[in-house]
Amino acid sequence: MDEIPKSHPRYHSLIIRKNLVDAFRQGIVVPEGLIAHGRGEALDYILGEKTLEPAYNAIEAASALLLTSENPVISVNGNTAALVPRELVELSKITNAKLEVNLFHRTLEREIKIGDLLKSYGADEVLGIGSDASETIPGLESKRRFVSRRGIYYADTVLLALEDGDRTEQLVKMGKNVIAIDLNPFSRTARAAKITIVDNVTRAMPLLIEYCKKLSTRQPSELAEIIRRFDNETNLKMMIKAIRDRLSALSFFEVV
Ligand code: PTJ
Repeated sequence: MDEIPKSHPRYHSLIIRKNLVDAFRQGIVVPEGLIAHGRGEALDYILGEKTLEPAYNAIEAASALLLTSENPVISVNGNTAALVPRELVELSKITNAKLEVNLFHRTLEREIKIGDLLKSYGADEVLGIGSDASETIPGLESKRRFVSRRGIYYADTVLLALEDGDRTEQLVKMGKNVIAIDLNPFSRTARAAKITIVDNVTRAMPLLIEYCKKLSTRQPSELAEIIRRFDNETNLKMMIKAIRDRLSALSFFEVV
């Protein structure tokens, strides 16, 4: 493939596309993952491809929740493995969270490839591969229902990204705290989660690492207060307002 010139105004975005296509050719990302990325790109374009204020608030609350959880788990699918493998492993180490592969388009071959990829970035253990995913999330029909007993099944908090809404809703019904990273503030995942970070996973993950490092010296009571102050519905409304304001500012016409 032709090299992407560094001077290209959309260099960063083109590199991300290239990484995803390479991961698709390696069998880590599914074709549907490329379509999902296109939808994400369109939403990110509207955000101005930057982290907006409400997302920073959600990242702070998510970091406090990860640091105070007893059994946090980071759920990994094909797209997140391709986009942020290093960050997934680093965040899991900082927060003592387990890493678990959980795929919508599930095959053993992909599970193994994603597990090996995470291990190549330093993960000690990756759950949810093959017979390890022996437990079932009740009320879910997709193959995402198969989870690890020591991982998502037992977790008090699950961090997930680029997710369809079904599993988030069921995880919430199981009493788990769900932290979602999703560029779509209108999605079922965004609305069902306890904390939704409306941002690109490529920006949100490094910020989560930064905030977890920063907050790790705080007292548990201070972290509990940060979590208590956060309200997902209010935050999503602020996000939608920020998007509306941006569209109004960009529009040639008066938006009513
Ligand atoms: O690897 P698998 O088999 O588990 O499959 C993964 C995909 C992504 C195919 C599967 O989870 C899927 O179909 O997801 P959806 O239902 O298309 O939802 C993806 C959501 O993530 C959409 O709301 C997108 O807008 C959003 N999204 C896409 N790219 C990004 C993103 N959110 C954050 N960062 C992104 N880079």
